[in-house]
Amino acid sequence: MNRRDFLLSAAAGATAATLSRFSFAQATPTIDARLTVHPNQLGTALGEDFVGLSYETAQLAHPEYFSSENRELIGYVRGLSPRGILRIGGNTSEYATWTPHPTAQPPSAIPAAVGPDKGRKPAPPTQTTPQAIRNLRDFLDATGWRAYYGLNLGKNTPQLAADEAAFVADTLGDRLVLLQIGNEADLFRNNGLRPHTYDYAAFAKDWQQFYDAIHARVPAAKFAGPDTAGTSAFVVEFAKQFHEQVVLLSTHYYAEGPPTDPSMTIERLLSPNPKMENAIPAIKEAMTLSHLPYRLSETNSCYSGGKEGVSNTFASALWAADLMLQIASFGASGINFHGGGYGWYAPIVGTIPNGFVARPEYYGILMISQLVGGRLIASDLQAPGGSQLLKAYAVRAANGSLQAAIINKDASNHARLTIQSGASAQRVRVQRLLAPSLEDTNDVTFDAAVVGDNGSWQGERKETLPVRNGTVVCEIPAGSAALLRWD
Ligand code: BDP
Repeated sequence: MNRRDFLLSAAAGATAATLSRFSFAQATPTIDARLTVHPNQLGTALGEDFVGLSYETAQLAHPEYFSSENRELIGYVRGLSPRGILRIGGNTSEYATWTPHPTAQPPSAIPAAVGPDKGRKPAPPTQTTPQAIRNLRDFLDATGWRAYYGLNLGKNTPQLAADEAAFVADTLGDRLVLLQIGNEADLFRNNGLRPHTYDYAAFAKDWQQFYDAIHARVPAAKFAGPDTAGTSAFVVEFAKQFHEQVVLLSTHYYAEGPPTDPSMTIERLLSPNPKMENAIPAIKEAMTLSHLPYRLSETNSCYSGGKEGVSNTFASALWAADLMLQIASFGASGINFHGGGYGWYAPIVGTIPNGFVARPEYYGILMISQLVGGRLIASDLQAPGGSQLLKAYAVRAANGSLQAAIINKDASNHARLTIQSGASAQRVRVQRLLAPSLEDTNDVTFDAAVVGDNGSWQGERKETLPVRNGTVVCEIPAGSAALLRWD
């Protein structure tokens, strides 16, 4: 049976409400794996604001985009999480000017929707007006989310940054979590914003100057940083130097890029990524020596705006789901997926006149969002040949019940997972993240339901598996994921 037939037969079995909807044909290549959960070994808490999105500052140049008028976008954002973090920043933050007294703008200066900046040339200058910030406050109130607000460091003065920060802090009130100063300053030496000699010491001098001016105007404001592109020495140095001025460490991560790289494929996106693995020690070191939490404040699958056929496919949903729990496993407190406009990797795309839709990646985030409020617990996964494409994470929910996320990133092997949990529950609820193929861009479902208008999603909640002698066997088709809850 090929994958498509398998999924069709699986769907046909969906009426058997109390049975697993999957049973593998003998001929299907299937990996037998075992997961042992250690419920008493607690790991990172998945705090209520774990889930986040990130948008370009240039989007504020269209003051209605983040406003109470944009009901559709509000629905999609709230649908992802009741209390996430909206991070405003990106490359365009260095070209956005605080404009307290705007004059009328030509319509061409007001972009309908701003996608991820491709970073190939300086972004067009934009204006950030008081109206945009007031509307942002309404948007945050309507979504239940809070903001991280990025200030221009590249082309700005400390004084103007302080003026903007004062207005933002005053207007957003408790919807503002913190400010950041500069986006990816570790790249300033290459992108024309500073001379080629610009290094950590030069950045630290800039940062201190801006911080001093802002802190003098808004003493209560909180800060994060360094918000760098890479997890270079910058984050460790920054943690050492500024641990008393910031409440959080932040860096960015793009799994792949640029999109013109022919080796940037679905297969590679789903394979273990040395870039992330190499970043973890520096992040952990920075956290340890500063005693500060860390957040992946901007991420996605492929820099320079993403890659069509990879970033906008179902594969990105599996990638995103795995990344969220991978970074939580080493202690990260949250994650912001960059997007906006019609960017290839954007989880939500659209404009006010055309409406909005959820891309496949949205579904991966939605799945992991169901775990928010819980706490990771230790588990051991044994897969034959040490397969690195099958991933499993266990979580203790706030009400004490056990949950698990299983992600099978293998395009050709199904997985049969035997889970030994020690939980006393008699059955396990299963919610599956599925699409006809990893390349699919349109037919993703989570728990047999699509994300509909205004971000509405209502899982079917039909599939359960029996627990026998504390053990449950769950089959995860190739290129799919499942969320399990013992109840
Ligand atoms: C990041 C930038 C963001 C870009 C993104 C990209 O902060 O503004 O949109 O890369 O290149 O480095 O897609």
